[in-house]
Amino acid sequence: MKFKFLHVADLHLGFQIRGLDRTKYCKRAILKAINIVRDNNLDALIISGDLFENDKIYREDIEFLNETFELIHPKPVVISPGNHDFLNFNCAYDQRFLNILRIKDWSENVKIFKIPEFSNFSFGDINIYGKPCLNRQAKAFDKPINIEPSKINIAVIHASRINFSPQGKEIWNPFEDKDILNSNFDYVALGHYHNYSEISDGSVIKSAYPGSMVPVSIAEYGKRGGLIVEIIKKDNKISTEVEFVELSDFSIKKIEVSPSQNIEKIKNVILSEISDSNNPKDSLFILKIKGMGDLSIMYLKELFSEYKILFDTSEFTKFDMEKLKETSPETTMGTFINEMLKLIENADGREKQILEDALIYGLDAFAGKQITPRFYDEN
Ligand SMILES: [Mn+2]
Repeated sequence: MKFKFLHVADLHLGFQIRGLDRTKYCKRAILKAINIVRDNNLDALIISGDLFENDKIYREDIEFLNETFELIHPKPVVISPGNHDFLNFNCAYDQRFLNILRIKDWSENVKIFKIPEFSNFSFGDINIYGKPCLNRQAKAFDKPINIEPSKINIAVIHASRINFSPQGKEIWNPFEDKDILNSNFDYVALGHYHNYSEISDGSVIKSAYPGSMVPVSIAEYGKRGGLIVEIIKKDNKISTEVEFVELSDFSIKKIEVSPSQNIEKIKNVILSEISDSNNPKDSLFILKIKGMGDLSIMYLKELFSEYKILFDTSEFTKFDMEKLKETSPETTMGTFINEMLKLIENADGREKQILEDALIYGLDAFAGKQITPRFYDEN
């Protein structure tokens, strides 16, 4: 008995990264997933939640997904709703909602878990169990489930592996590793955490998070995709193989520069990172400027305007306050610095930022330099 499928999660279709529209990359990733199912003759596509992003559900996206999922008919596409494609009236899985939008209902091969407790779809020797993610507190495996041990039994849930939760991540349907290891499921297809992790009993992988299909935040570096999972059950013994497949054409790369470096050197660092990238036009570069110096972000923005670059200035200091305090107040410049420092000391937030900028503009003016306006990204 064998079941081989593609397990994906956390596409968050509709979500933008700092105004950057990911839709085309999400659609490409879905198409790749479908092609992988077809080319490798897999048995199913399994989606462990967060396919959509909250209210960012659009007619053309639903239609695209539906037409794409239909391409592998009669092979099933099994969806377990998460906390961002939350199962309620205003969701893409609700037939009434689709009727209002005048969108046809999901193709016959798309199977969505809509019952609050575990229910299952059966395909011959395979049982796929799941339940929508509806509750933050309720434990994912709160009740024992009667399964047929003679079949291959899979569970599909969007849930939090407690003790492994990334900082700041909302807890939904929590579970502990032992809940999965003690369950009778042969594999639990998880979604929610955006990085790969697996739960193994020491010899067999019992469960995994594939990670986000396409990066969802600027912290999601590296390859993004899904898992080809092959489960073979023979004489009641299970063997499982899990293989990662890249699905995202879009990637995030981090570049770190020091503002004290010569501008030519900084330009070269950025250029070499861009040329190292296979598809620089499909990359988002995070340029982290770390340290102290007088670097014009505006200049770099213009220079590399054809690429997507986000400037991380959270650890960028423009000048050494302590050194400035030592300036003699007997010169005009010294008086200016001292007066500005007093104002800066008594200000906060946006006002402080403006005053610090004014100090820099003033110093540039004293030095006869061209004044470049400071630029801020909302980090
Ligand atoms: Mn989630």
